[in-house]
Order: sequence, then C-alpha cells, then structure tokens
Amino acid sequence: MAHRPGLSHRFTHAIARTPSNSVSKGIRAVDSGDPDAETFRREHGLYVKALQGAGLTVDVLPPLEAFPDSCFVEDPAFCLPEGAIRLRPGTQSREAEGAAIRSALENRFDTVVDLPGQGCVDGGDILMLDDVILIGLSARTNRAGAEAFAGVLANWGYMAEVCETPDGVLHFKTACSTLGDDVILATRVMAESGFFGDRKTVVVADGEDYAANVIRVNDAVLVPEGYPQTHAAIQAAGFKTVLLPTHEARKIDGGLSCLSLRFALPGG
Ligand code: CIR
Repeated sequence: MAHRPGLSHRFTHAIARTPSNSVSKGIRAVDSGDPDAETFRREHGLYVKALQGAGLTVDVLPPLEAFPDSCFVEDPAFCLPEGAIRLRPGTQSREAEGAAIRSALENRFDTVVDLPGQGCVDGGDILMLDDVILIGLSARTNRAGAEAFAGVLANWGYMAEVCETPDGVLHFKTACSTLGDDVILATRVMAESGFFGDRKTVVVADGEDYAANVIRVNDAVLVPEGYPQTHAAIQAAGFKTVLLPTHEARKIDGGLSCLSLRFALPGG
C-alpha cells in the first residue's frame, strides 16, 4: 500500500465509553484487586480531556452495565477514513460489544461493515502504521479472523501482515505502540521479534512493560504515569508527551489504546 504519512496518528475524532459500575468485574489474567468504578471514571475523564486537548472531537458513549469490559472500545471495532469495521471479540463475555457499538459507528461513518466469517479479532491486536497494518494472532485473535480482516483491508487498499503475539501477552498492542514517524515503542521481546523491519524502535525499560501501550495523537504521545524511564526514553526520542493515570484500567489489563477508537474523517 502507498505510504500514507500520518495515517497512524493524525486523527480528528475518537469514540470512548464511560466505565460502568460493573467494570469492577472486568476480565484480568492476574488478580491484583478490583478496579474502583468511581476512580476509573475520574481517570477516564482525564483521558477524554487529553484526547480533546490533542484536537479530537470525542463521542463519549454511556456506560453499559451488562458488559464489564465495554469501556475498552478499541476491541470491538476498527476505524479507517473509508469506514468502520465491526470486529468479533475473541472472548465470550465481550462478543456482543460489537452490536452495542454499531450505532456510534453509524453516527460517524457512511460505511460500516462486519468482519466476514466466524473468526475472531480484537482491535487490541491491530497496529496501524503509515504503510502497513500489523495483525497479531493471540488468545483473542485467530487466523481465520486475521485473514478475513486482511481481506476487508485489501478491498479498501490497505496491506496487512499477520504476526504472532508473544505468549503471555494479552494483545499485540499490549507490548508495542507506534510513536508515529516510523518509530515504534516496544518491549524488548517485541523489539527483537523482527515484526518492525528496519523501523527505529524505542525499547521499554526493564520492569516497565506496561508502558509499551501508549498512543500518539496528533502532536502528543499519551503515556501512562508511573514509568519514568520509558517516559524519558520517549521524550529523548523527540516526542512531546502527556502523562495520564491508568491505575484502574491496569488492574483489568487495559491501557491507553484500549480506551478509544481514534480516526480521521475526511474534512475533519
Ligand atoms: C479484556 O481482557 O478484554 C479487558 N479486561 C482488557 C481489554 C484491553 N484491551 C486492549 O488491550 N485493547
């Protein structure tokens, strides 16, 4: 596909969803205590403000008590300037989140398509760069889903590559992010994986793997607070940063990318 400078980080809009009270029951691999819904909503409010501060119009959807993980709107959909794709999350309790987000997608996009077939893809496994879209196979994204998704992308003129997310990592983007401008932030394992070709990588400091999930939004990189060495490395690479608290999201394996769908609409 043609190199599209800024595809990975120049956005005009975002969709987010306020955490429900049931977020305290969100899925987690290791239990380190339930997130507190009030505190989560406070942190989420700062997140939405940071997206707005970076220049985005943010649609904040109401909480969904029936879906504890539904504030992680990145997983049931993927958005491009051409349209939105409803995905099929690869864990049973989250399957119906795709239906729940449809009207919000239709509100912003003329074209909304469903992932064909029966395979599964979580949006957390999709890393959009300026010249390729990487799809990580994981416990949530299977090959059938990845191939069906790559087929939709091909129809829209995008090239995809399928990669293997390292064992023990929830989503591909749990362990890497684009900083934009062909620079990748990655855990050591991901940086050594070969997935990123000859792109420059900034390696997350030892013991700070959670900080591999950041988001570049226009001129700023949103970074979780509490990971000083990784924060310094991102700044040293020349990026302007905004620190945000993600303490409650972290308790249920969520990070900054998971909390929004970000996209650029033609005409802004
Ligand atoms: C889950 O396990 O599905 C949620 N507790 C966390 C989802 C995080 N989403 C993401 O990394 N894209």
